[in-house]
Amino acid sequence: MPSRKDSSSQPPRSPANDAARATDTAYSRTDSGPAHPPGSENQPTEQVQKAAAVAAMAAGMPYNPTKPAEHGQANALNPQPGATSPPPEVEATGSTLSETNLTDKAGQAATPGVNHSGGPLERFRADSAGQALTTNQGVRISDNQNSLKAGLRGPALLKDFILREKLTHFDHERIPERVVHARGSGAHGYFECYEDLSEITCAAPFNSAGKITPVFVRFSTVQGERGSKDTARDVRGFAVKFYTDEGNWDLVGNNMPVFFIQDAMKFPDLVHAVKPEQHHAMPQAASAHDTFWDFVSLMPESTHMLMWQMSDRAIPRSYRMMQGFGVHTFRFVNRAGEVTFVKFHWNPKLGTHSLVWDEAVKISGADPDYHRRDLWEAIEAGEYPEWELCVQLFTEEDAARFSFDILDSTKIIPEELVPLRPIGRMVLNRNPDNFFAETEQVAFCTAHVVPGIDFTNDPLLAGRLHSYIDTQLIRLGGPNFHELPINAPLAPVHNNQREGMHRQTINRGGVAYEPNSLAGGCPFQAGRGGFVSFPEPVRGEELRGKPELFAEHFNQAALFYNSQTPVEQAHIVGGFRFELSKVTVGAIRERTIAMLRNVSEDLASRVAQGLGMALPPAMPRALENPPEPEVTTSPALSLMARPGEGGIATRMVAILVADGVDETSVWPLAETLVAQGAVVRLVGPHIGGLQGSGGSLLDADASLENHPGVLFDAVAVPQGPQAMQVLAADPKAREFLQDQFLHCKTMLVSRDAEPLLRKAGIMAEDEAAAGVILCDSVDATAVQAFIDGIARHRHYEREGWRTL
Ligand code: HDE
Repeated sequence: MPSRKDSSSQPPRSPANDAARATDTAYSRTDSGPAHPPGSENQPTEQVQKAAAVAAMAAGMPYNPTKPAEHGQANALNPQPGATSPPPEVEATGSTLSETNLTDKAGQAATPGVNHSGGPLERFRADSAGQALTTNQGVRISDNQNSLKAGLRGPALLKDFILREKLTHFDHERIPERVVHARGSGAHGYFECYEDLSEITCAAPFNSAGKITPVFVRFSTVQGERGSKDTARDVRGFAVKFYTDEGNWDLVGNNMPVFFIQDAMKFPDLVHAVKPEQHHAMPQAASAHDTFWDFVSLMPESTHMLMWQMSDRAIPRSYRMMQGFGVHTFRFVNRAGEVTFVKFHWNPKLGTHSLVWDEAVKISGADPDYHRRDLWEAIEAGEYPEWELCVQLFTEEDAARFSFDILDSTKIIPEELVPLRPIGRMVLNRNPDNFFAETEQVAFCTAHVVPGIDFTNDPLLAGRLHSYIDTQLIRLGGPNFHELPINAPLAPVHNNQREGMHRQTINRGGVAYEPNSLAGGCPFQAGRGGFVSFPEPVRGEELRGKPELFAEHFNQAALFYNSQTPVEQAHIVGGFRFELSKVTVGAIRERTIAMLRNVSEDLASRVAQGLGMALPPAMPRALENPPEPEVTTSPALSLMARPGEGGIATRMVAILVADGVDETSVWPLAETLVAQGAVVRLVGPHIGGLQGSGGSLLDADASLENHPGVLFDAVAVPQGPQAMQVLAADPKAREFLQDQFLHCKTMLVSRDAEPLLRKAGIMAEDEAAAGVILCDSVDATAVQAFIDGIARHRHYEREGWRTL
């Protein structure tokens, strides 16, 4: 093993000539050994050499040359790089001369200028193939079945450090869950830029066409706890961490473009109101309760967001089929410091699709992990979800003309005013190795921005800039959460922050301050090469209040409602009706409907009717003379506006089978569906072997019990009279078809299955049967009609028709 002593046989280095004077001083100052080791007067020791190098480096900075640049407006707008004084020898900035003594553990000395604690994740991945169990200290464990006892029937012994370590670690496995967005699922992927946007922003991901930036994305629900169901009616988080080459940028958005409140001051109130009620901790993962509606009906600014939340946007079919929005107005800044306002939109390639409420409720029982499973399995199957990133770009002058304030997060900018410009795409192509290490420990923060992206004065955003870091401190246990592998940027980290819980970086050298001359001035401030805040002129009195325009609460709620298709409007009515029916205090229901009267008489009266209530007078408006909105409908606000390019790819299709099924009506159907990317399951009365009428064995991979109809996008009931009799006698098969019918899904049904259909009370041959394909044989024409039907997602024409 090489050691420093071994290298002393090499010829001694001579101190730098220009540092000779400093060397003299250093000779008498070194405290790492005798200044003049006996017999070595003409051969300076390494300590002495190091001292000389330090002195030379310090002398290279006779005063702080950047001090004058700390003052004045011009310098503030044009920050200067920090001064440096390069060390004459690498040892000058080291912690210890012994850093070259290698061991297998200590490894090499730090490479000058490199922080190895960041970078790609592979250094942190562990796999135990072929390995024996060990303790956390790496000691091999002989027996993982029994605690250490004094005799086989004797007491367990305190000195069993293996048992105690195992239990202690287990006892501490949980960390506090996120106060909101606790339930989530994540994936790795990349962002690809379409074109060089440097004229608009110098943000790293956008500075050349084809540039790839790695990302980690976490989708979430807001209200429920970590183990709550996926299909709750709720906002979905859509948080993207870009690991750019200039540092991490987190775009922490939602699947809805607006928010409930306008000022961060109200966020704890909102969250306390929507979370399970204080006294009995109910309901879980639901906003349908008194305190939520009490709060929002006293906060009419939430009306617009309530429209989105009561719409089908709040029950997406899949994370892969929902939009994402940055919500606030941000700034793009180019190298010349010129700014453009920007709103961010993620549009899914598969289109925007949602569940229907009854289906969402039933799925939450059948598969509470519905969205998590869907995301995971799509990625495992190589069906990588993809979104296009679009921006709305506009100037300060544009903003001044709008009938709403762009700092108000309860407002969108209609696409008719500012069109969407696609600037890149994001593909999620890798599942995490470890849920906890990655998805649970990932720490997003709106304040994580890179040069080229800046904030606006949105008062909601201001609170977020504080809150996210603050929450990570408690959740991840201290100020070093940025060192957790999933959070560490790819861009190297160099600063003088030190210590704190769970510190992992081993910083070399004795210096942790700036300015310094004892580390050659490093790390130094980057000047204009670093993040320079947009110099927004600020003027005004210190006060608590809102701009007048923030008082307009209903124009865009009406815009949203009026832009929906009749089916979507009916679902919004249904959303309000259900939620308010769970509110126990009549006055709150009344207050909410009074508020809705300012949005739409149609909406308010239908909700009131659904609750058996008379229409109350409209709620007085905060702004008596609201400004005229620029547009009163915006087709882009309908889910139907984005059917997507998906076809039937990744759609779950059930083929119902039982003993006696005609396999010739199963295999060609299954093959055609699979060839088009659908996920096909043979669903039988039980899993495993079933006998086809032609004598072959079918292997059912799901059962009516473990995969009820709500989990599928479509169902096919093939031929085989005997099998159909078996199914007709099975209440679960009937329920399967009823749910498929009620939820307007595409159904391919052979004539053989008519008895089953009748037993299920489904009218297949009248106008209620849109999307029900009844066929004599499951031939190519029938299969094509089935595929076309599935690609339409649902047949809402059927909605409202009940089974007999
Ligand atoms: Fe959050 N929010 N939020 N939020 N938020 C959190 O940070 C907060 C808001 C959003 O997958 C917390 O790490 C305040 C708007 C997402 O890890 C916390 C305000 C939008 C996620 C927090 C808001 C969001 C969070 C909880 C009002 C859409 C999950 C755990 C001033 C643009 C990120 C955490 C993930 C999480 C605070 C409002 C989106 C407490 C104070 C508006 C997607 O810091």
